[in-house]
Amino acid sequence: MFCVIGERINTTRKSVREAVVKRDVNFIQKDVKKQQAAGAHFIDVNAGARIGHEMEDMKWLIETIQPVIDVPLCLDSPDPSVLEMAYGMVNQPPMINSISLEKDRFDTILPFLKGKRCKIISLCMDDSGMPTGAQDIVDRARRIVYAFEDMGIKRDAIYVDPLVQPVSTDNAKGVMVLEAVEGIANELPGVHITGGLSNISYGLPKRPIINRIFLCLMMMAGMDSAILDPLDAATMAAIKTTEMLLGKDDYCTRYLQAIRAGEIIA
Ligand code: THG
Repeated sequence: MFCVIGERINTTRKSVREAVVKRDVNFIQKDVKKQQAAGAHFIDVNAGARIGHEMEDMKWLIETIQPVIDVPLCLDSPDPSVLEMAYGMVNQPPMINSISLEKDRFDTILPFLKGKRCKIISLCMDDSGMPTGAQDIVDRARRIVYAFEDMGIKRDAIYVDPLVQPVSTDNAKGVMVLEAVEGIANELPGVHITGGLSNISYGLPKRPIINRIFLCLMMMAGMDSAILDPLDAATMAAIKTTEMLLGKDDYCTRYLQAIRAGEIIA
């Protein structure tokens, strides 16, 4: 089943940043309860926007969120020390978001991950920067998967993020990442493919429609998870509908369930 990672608890969002500054427990708890009710399988927590406060903000957010939800957290930070601290606080196996092939980040986090119960998102980013072609992305994904498998991490625990880049600056970027997802799904069967989608529409008007259509294309190509806003009902409806059309919903059971629950807006 498609894995939805709820993106809303991110201090780059103004309302969340304000709630974090005020230590507004109620605001955060209400939000994550809604994300869970809307179908999020993981709640992403990103406290990166207040420079110099990430550690304490992440700690407060986890303390605040964890008691009121049943789904696990997706710990979102580029800083291995923040991820380690956060990992020590969770009461069920989390997702670690993220590691990359950048040498510093990779070498620091790798020993920590050994033997840990968690899922790992790994960006197709290395010291040479953003990927430049579909094959480049697939090659990076392969390096990630083999490195993890070498240390005994199961392929099923690995979520590769191919890195979505805006079509407004180069209209080949959409096709590039779609072909990359296809390549990863074909050449590394069993690995999960996730990522943030909204970069695709950066710099263009009416972003939600672009993001939503792109999500369906990415699912067609083999993406089986995404970091998105689960409170966007049209997006959640698109996911259920696309899964059904791709033959991943036996007897259309989950689609029909969603219809009965009033969740599909036509
Ligand atoms: N890959 C991985 N992790 C990620 C990303 C990714 N984590 C962070 C980000 N990208 C995904 N999360 C968000 C969270 C919130 C928003 C976008 C992505 C968001 N953006 C508003 C917008 O686009 O309009 C602007 C913020 C605001 O509200 O002010 O809400 O790619 N592995």
